[in-house]
Amino acid sequence: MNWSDIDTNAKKWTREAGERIRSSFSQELMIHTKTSPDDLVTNIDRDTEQFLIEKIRETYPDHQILGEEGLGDKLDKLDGTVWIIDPIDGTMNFVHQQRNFAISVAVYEDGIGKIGLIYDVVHDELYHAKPGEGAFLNDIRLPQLEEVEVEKAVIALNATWVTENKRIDPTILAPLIKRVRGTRSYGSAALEMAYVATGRIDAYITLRLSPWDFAAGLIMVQELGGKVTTLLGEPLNLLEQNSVFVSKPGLHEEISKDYLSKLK
Ligand code: 2AM
Ligand code: CA
Ligand code: CA
Ligand code: CA
Repeated sequence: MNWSDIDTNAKKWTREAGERIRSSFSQELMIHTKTSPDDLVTNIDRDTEQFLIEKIRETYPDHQILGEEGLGDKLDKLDGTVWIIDPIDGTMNFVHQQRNFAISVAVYEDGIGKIGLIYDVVHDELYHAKPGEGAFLNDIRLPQLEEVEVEKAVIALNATWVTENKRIDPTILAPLIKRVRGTRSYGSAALEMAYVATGRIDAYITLRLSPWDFAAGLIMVQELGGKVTTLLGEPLNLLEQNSVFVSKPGLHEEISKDYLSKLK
């Protein structure tokens, strides 16, 4: 397997897909809802997934593809080379803001992360990780993550998780929110993971993500010494939905011990 070629192609196709999305801003969007009124998809989500799948299939016919919009393969195992794609992560932002969304592309071999790409299309910022070789923002190497105290941490999470909801007791996260320096909510899981990787935020907590939301970010944050687990501290399952807790080292253990352990 020539991983250097796969890496070069993955970056090239992701940037090309981003260029297509940027040029779509002048066209009228077709917006549909999926599972709920706030779960959006557009023609550009599907076009972008289709574009990436065609490129991959042309060059690597024996690779498997798992994509959010379902135009790839139906996978029940991660054997062989598997591309995990979210054509637009942050579709609501794409529709409402034309910013704060990203393309997420990851390549795994037999369940092991090999390439993680997150492309912030509007800022033309390509985050890129290769296990053992480092993580980069537009080819500038990112430093390893350092420990930070809870009191100095800025954490990303959605306000939903401190209102009444069916996934978590809101009183578990409320005291954490009071104690940290600040909270943010960007609405793109891939970007939130890229922001942990770059140190713009210190942690990200969310209750339900699919593999395409976190597959690339997982590789990137781990390569920099950060931790990516479920809220209960378990490894993420790349074939199922998971709760996700992404954090700098040290902070992960502290938040787990003082707050998330109450979920058990
Ligand atoms: P998406 O835009 O690709 O759907 C929003 O807070 C973040 O959660 C985005 O990364 C979004 O990805 C993701 N997400 C996962 N499941 C979702 C759902 N059912 N509805 C809306 N966003 C979802
Ligand atoms: Ca979606
Ligand atoms: Ca997503
Ligand atoms: Ca998406």
